[in-house]
Amino acid sequence: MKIKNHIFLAVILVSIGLVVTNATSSVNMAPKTYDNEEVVSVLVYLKDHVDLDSITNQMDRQRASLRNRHETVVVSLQNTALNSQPQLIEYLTELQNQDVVKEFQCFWIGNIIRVDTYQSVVDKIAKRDDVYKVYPNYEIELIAPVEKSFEGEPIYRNDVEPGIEAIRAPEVWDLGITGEGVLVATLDTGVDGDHPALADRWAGVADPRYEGHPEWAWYDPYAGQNDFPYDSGSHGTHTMGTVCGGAPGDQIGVAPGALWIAAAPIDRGGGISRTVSDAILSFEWLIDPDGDPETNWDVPAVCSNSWRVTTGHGYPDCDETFWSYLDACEAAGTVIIFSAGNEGYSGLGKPPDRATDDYRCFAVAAVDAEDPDWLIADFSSRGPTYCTPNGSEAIKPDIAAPGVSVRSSIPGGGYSSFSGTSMASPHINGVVALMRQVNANISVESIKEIIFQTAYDLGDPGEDNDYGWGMVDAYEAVLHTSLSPSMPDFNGPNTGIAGETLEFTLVSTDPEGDDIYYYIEWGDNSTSEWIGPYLSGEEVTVTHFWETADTFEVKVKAMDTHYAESGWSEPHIITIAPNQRPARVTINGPVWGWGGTEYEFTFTSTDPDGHDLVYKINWDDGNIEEWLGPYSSGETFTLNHSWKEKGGFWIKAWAKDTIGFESYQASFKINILTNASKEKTMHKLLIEIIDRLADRYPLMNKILQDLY
Ligand SMILES: [Ca+2]
Ligand SMILES: [Ca+2]
Ligand SMILES: [Ca+2]
Ligand SMILES: [Ca+2]
Repeated sequence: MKIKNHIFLAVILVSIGLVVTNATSSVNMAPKTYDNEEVVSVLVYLKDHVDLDSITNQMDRQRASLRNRHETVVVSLQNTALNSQPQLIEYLTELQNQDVVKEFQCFWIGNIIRVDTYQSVVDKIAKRDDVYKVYPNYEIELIAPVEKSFEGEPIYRNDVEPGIEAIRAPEVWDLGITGEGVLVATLDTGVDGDHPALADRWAGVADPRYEGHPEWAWYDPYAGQNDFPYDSGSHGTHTMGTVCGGAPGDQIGVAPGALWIAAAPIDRGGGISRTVSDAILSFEWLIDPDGDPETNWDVPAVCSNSWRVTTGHGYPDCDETFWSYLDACEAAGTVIIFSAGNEGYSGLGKPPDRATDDYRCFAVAAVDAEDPDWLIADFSSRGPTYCTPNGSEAIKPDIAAPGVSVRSSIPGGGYSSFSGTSMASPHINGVVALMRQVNANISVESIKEIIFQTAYDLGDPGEDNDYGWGMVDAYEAVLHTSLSPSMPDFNGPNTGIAGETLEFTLVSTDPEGDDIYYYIEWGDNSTSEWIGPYLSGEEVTVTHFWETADTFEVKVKAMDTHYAESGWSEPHIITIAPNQRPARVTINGPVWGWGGTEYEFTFTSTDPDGHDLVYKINWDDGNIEEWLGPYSSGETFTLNHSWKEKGGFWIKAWAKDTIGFESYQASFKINILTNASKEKTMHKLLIEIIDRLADRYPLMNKILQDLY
């Protein structure tokens, strides 16, 4: 109690010193105050956070591409951090000026700030309204192989590894699918970028888009040497070899056509010296290596993690420290895989113990591929787990892959056999790469579901706590990965008029008969968004109008229910002409008459574009006919009208086409010679005479018009 008060007072004094003078005298008090305290490193998780599941659900509804998902997730994470961290940063900066906070570091992949300070200050931070939780900045370590053999290994065996054979990867290669065009990643100890099995497929050299930016393909949070990949141990080169190692070396990798990138946060200082914040930095790199949220060519399809943390590192059961960053990566499109751990029946590592739903965290067990029964390895961490939303029991791990005596690349150009679940998860990484070559957009959840459903069941029937769903089967997984619908056929007019609604048809077929959605770019910066679902092969009619006259390129793509997208259709060129005004209305009818008598008038207009027309007539006596019709262009129609008062009346008429373009005003004058009450009885004979004269002599007409 006494100590607490003491510290509280000191913090106040320090703060006052800052506010009043910004001078140094009060700063000197700080070290004295915290003499008896150790500096601790903690991760402060702020309350404000991005609801990633809700973004994913919304994106599912919109049939969003991975590129869209990636951008939305990254921008949301960055904005949330940007908007909610400033107050805490201000507070920490003040304390840092007083030397009470030694260092702090802000992240955005989770709304997190790492703070190195005294425990009593941590306690104060934890009580802030904007803070959700404070975690220790724990240590992390790789899952050390239980067995390594460097002895007597020939340089090249020129043969396919038994584990690669067991998961049926060569049968997938025979389909022409090797992971080509897919980017894979690992977070490990690093990778020997010169190893012949891997060198030519490091994205930093293999893809010209990386020119001048090796740091987009290799991230070293420990030493900051981001120009060329290297391995501080041998573990990372070995695991990457299993993912995608290949010619001219041995056939050690599952996806030898894939390009790779890597981050090296694990075991860099020798032993367990690195901390969670290095892993966060690595995930923050991984989710957008080029730092441009609008691009996702730089974002790996998959990342395997052959490391975990255990209670031995101080982590409590079901520790959530990593969950938010892993969810962020997956919401942005990257499948995250973890090795289950090498603790056998002592349980699973963290985060592989997480079972908040059927898919997270994706944990991999190790089997012996050379054992005829594919027996589970003794060391492979077993389930169940209780890290479920309500604490009930759930089966773990999720899937099994070869992890005993796995031969793969090691730094210096050689090969060696390691055993451990570290060796199993890279096999799954490679399988995901093969699947993403078949369907580049397939969702993270669909990938996991297909891997589960196509696995070869081992052990107890069905999902079990040794093997999960069983041994991964690359061939079946690839066959069950949905093929894209065909490029849509798009048909319709090649000419049109501005504002006119035009009809088009489109159709695509899906190899598996899946329902299809369509996305149309109309060439005028407008898109249809995803429309559907429609049956495979069903002809769909769509309409569009262009507001301005120009030439436009229309493109369409199709997507099935598994997010397998077709390419864009060939551009459909359409030339839009300006809309033309209907002609001035021609009005015909008598030029004079008597009040109260109905007279017949005809109206005609033509539209140069042949549009149908509607008409507005103003009789000049307070009566207006609003938009009669539609009539065909050039069609004449008749209306009757009578006037009550005597006088000259200007009949006015307008025609309007279907697009809403109006003619100029037309007018026609009629003279009414008498009020309605006097008509008929008084002047019946006179009417008849004048009428006939006016018909016969145009001059009479003129005279009558001038009179009124
Ligand atoms: Ca990017
Ligand atoms: Ca089973
Ligand atoms: Ca399909
Ligand atoms: Ca027109």
